[in-house]
Amino acid sequence: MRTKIAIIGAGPAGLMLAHLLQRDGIDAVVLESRDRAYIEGRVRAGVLERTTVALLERLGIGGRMGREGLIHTGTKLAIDGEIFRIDMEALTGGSTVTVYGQQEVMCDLFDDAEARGIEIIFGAAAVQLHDVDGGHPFVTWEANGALRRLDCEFIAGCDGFHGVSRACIPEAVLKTFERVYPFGWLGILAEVPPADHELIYANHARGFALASMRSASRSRYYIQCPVEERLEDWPDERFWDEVALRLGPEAAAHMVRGPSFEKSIAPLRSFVTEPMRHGRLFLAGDAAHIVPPTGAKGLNLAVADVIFLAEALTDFYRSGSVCGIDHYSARALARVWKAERFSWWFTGITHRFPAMDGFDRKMQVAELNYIRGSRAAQTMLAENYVGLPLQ
Ligand code: RFL
Ligand code: PHB
Repeated sequence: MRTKIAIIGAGPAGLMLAHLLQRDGIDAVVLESRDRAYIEGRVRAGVLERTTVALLERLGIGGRMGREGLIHTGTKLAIDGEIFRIDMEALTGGSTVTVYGQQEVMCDLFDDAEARGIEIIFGAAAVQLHDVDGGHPFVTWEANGALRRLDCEFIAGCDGFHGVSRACIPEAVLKTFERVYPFGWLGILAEVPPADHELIYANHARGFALASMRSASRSRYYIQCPVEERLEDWPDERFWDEVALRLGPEAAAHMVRGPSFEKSIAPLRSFVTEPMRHGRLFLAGDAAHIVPPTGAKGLNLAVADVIFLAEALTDFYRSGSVCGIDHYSARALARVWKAERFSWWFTGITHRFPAMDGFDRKMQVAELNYIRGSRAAQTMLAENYVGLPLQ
């Protein structure tokens, strides 16, 4: 088999890239180790920045998102139960975010890929990348006991944090920067109306909590917990009691309890690899960087990467210019680091760290109170939350 771009991974980064290249007439094949049902079943991100929304619309895939997505003009913060609002729309000159789950985004991307004949090979086992810094890169994998081969001109490593692409960049070249947080997020999904029509990020002495949603009848709640916590120690009643305490009485009064149909713990990590290109291999999305979910940047960063990468590849195939390709890593990383900073900062002012003493907590509360009273501080938060412009 032969193609121009071999895309490893059919998550948001890989599939969005496949759609972008297809629109520009550039041949690509997506290799995915799992199946469609598995990818659509993963409960992950919930908030889409304006650039992600605009891309889905530009690709003509925004129909269902436009009908079912919830547009949020503001977000709320709580300090020990006292809630205040950040008016993102007013502070950013009209920008909003859209609440539409990653599962729905993936479903729309897969449906449209099928309709447009985008080639996705599911169940590709033992994927290996070859000759990434030579002139003739190719990818091999196993399917039904046979070894398969795809020759290509470039490889896009969109295979997430645990994929194989990043490891193909020699250790002498690759720099990694990492912060592993001493806690995770315990999250549930329940078929109950949300406590509020907007999200509430809560800093409480007992730890962080977040009230989010997927629709007017489906809620998503998170609480910070130790990473080694066991799910069986968190029956629904215990979860609801804890999240109610942390969100405070005002939010708890409107919280509707109900049986959860999904419950999981996600560890929190900040992670960046540099560079995001080596020879004919490009990294995009979680393969290159991870943010803690505070601020909902992970999926949106993956989308920004592939917008940059598609622009660079399209430029190369149209004009022969390698300028975009050569600049891809620096351009993507400039935006990545800003989102890393925001996610790290937002995590830092809202979570309880094990080593925190009374002074540290007072600093957090003072910072949140400063945000409450300062238009300048609120503007910083709002412009990062709705997503920085693509530059
Ligand atoms: P993905 O979504 O991980 O997709 C990578 C794809 O590559 C496949 N793959 C391989 N395919 C072939 N060969 C291999 N060797 C392969 N290895 C892996 C995988 O099966 C998968 O289909 O990365 P991508 O596309 O970069 O997208 C990134 C986003 O998915 C991610 O940033 C967000 O979901 C992060 N994230 C969240 N982001 C938010 O903005 N808000 C959230 O609330 C939020 N919650 C989460 C999250 C990520 C989580 N992870 C990674 C466990 C909650 C969790 C639990
Ligand atoms: C979610 O709804 O899953 C969600 C929302 C906001 C975040 C993280 C996760 O910052």
